Amino acid sequence: MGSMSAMNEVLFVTGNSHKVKEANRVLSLFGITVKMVECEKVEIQSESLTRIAKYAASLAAKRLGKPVIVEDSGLFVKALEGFPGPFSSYVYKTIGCGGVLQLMSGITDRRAVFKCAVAFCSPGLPPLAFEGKAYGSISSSIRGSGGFGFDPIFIPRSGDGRTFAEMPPEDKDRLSHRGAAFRAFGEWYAKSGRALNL
Ligand code: ITT
Repeated sequence: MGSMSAMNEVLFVTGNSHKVKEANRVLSLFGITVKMVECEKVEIQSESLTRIAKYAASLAAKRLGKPVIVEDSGLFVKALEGFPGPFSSYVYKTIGCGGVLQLMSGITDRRAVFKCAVAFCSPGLPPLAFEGKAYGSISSSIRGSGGFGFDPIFIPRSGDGRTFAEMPPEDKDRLSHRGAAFRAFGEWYAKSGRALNL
């Protein structure tokens, strides 16, 4: 059986250090930490973040021979039929926040949702997924310098009008898709998942 610390540390396969930081802030409440590993993350083409994350987690668990987490997330804009959705990473790197604002110019329905799927997989077992959503709207300008990605243009509905990038990190965690998904994972892992990470 592994040591207590190994049981409470889970490998997180990602190239995005912001995700790791946010996950660790949320998981600290459950006495869990994640450790960033850069293993190849195989992303199948799918409209479902959950399917993408589960598939990538299965492959990474097999490849590393250890339990892993993979997370897939994205911003879905209603007036753009859900774009950029599963392509959020690429769209952020190419046209960025400014490009999305430009696509939205003249559009009054600004509704959008951030989604996050956290997949956990132990080698030889089927992957499990935990999901989180944050409903909100696209701002009319870029605001704030916190967070990452599309944070400067996303105003969560349950907040006070600030964008994610204008909030202290704890406020984003409380309202965000990633906060919700990692809290769901943390609850499960603390209760029954730990036994799989020996
Ligand atoms: P890995 O695949 O290596 O984990 P990635 O950044 O490429 O890192 P995704 O494929 O899941 O991750 O892309 C998600 C993109 O959606 C991310 O790059 C951001 O542009 C955007 N995004 C997701 N969550 C966000 C958040 O909390 N705040 C701002 N933008 C976010």
